[in-house]
Amino acid sequence: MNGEPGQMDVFHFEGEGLTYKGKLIGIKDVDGPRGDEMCQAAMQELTAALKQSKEHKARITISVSLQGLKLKDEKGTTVLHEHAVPKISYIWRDQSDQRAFAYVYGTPETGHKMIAIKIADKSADALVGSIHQLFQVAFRLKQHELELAKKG
Ligand code: I3P
Repeated sequence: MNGEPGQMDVFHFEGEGLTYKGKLIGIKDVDGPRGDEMCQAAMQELTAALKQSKEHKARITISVSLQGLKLKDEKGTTVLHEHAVPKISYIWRDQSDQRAFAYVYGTPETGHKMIAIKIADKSADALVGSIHQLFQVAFRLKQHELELAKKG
């Protein structure tokens, strides 16, 4: 690709990007930007709290685009949460639930939070794969930008 961003990949993430249906398990403050154990503990607390509350999880639409991750209401009309790629520090797969995953976002200044999601499909694989692909595309675009800036 000679350092050019892959057009095909970029195209997938333009506009609203790729969208998935799921439910919001919850959001929780965490101590740092990454870590399996940290995420597992946070997930356990969130699911325990959910169980105790007996509330239904809110249905959401998740979009993966060049703007980052957006969590919208079920119909996809209202943005509830939005996190740009550079703010996302970790993606965690829940080994005990194929459909669940979480990501950590924030900065050292503002602190970090974990957001846990349960996907409507049988597995969160497709969504997690898309997020990883988005990170690669975003990285390549950044490199491309830097190269152009260097050339003047
Ligand atoms: C529901 C069942 C669903 C679950 C739903 C529960 O309980 O466990 O699998 O949806 O969660 O209410 P029940 O069988 O007693 O009706 P998920 O699999 O998507 O978590 P919800 O109420 O938060 O939607």
